[in-house]
Amino acid sequence: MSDKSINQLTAIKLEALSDLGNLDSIDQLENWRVKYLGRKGNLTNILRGISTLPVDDRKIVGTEANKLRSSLEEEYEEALSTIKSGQYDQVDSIDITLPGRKPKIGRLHPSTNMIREIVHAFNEMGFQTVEGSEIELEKYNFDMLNIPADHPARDQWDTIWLDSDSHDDLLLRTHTSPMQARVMEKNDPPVRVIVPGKCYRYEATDATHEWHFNQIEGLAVDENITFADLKGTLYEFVKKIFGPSRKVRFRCDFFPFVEPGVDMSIDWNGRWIEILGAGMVHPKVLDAVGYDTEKYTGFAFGMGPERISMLQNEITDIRNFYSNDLRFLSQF
Ligand code: FA5
Repeated sequence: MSDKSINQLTAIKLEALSDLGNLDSIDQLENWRVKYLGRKGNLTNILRGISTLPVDDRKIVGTEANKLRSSLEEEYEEALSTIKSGQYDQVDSIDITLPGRKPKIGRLHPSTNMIREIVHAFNEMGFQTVEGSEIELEKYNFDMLNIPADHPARDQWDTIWLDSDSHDDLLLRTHTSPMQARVMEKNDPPVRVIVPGKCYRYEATDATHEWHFNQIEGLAVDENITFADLKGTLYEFVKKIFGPSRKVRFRCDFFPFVEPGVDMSIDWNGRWIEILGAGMVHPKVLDAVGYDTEKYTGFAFGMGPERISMLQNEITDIRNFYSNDLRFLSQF
């Protein structure tokens, strides 16, 4: 009786090992496991039937059947890891028969391109580039620019305030103008800087307004600087960016940190489009950084490069700049 069972076990072993040699997927291996080690498999049947064997045979068949089960379990584990590592190899391997493909090359963001072009134009006129922090103190964003706490002009720059345990006066700068005070605090006149950077405002977006956008600030302070210098510099800038025949218009405008204040528009297909705010630096701003207001005067301006890029490239919605759509971004 035990001979019959031992022969059955040998047959199971031979068949199992032969089947195993032909497997190459995890699904096939799982079927193999069910067939040879599963609850309804031949081997399990033999193990279950042991109690029906004559007492002398039980020990012999039981030992052999358990040995076979252990060895098939080992074979299973080994086959599983071989198949898995084979799959990883396939993922990692290089298919040398694939035709070559052109690698995708990155490009500068349209805002960066515009900023560089504008900054370059001012560098050529002797302005030095400086950058400031996007997180700013209330003092620099407002107070030192002659915008006290209760001044209605603060409403123009609806502010994103930051939570901080150590400061209750941190905000995301609403314009690049705080760099006027920071630059003058650190440097004696003459000063001539151009300051590109990101700004944030808590405001609804539309085709010409984003809640985060770039600005480029300009500041020149020296003896004998007049409004004519401001106009001459901005005319020259327009010539460099928009060509020599573009018409320019200045109108009165109000910013608490300049006096007088203006905005500048350019002619765009018969329409006047405002591109920047500007003016003569307010004596209170010069005073706040310790400059002698009898001796020094200056001008400042602030413009939005995205708006200028919109004009140059006929872009109809400013929100395209930050929506991360490559179909838009790769055009400029
Ligand atoms: C200012 O921010 C002043 N700091 C500019 C200034 C500097 C005046 C120095 C005088 C002296 P204003 O809010 O107008 O001003 O913004 C200046 C420019 O930033 C605008 O002409 C526009 O081009 C751009 N800008 C303003 N708000 C947005 C916005 N929400 N989205 C996109 N661009 C904007």
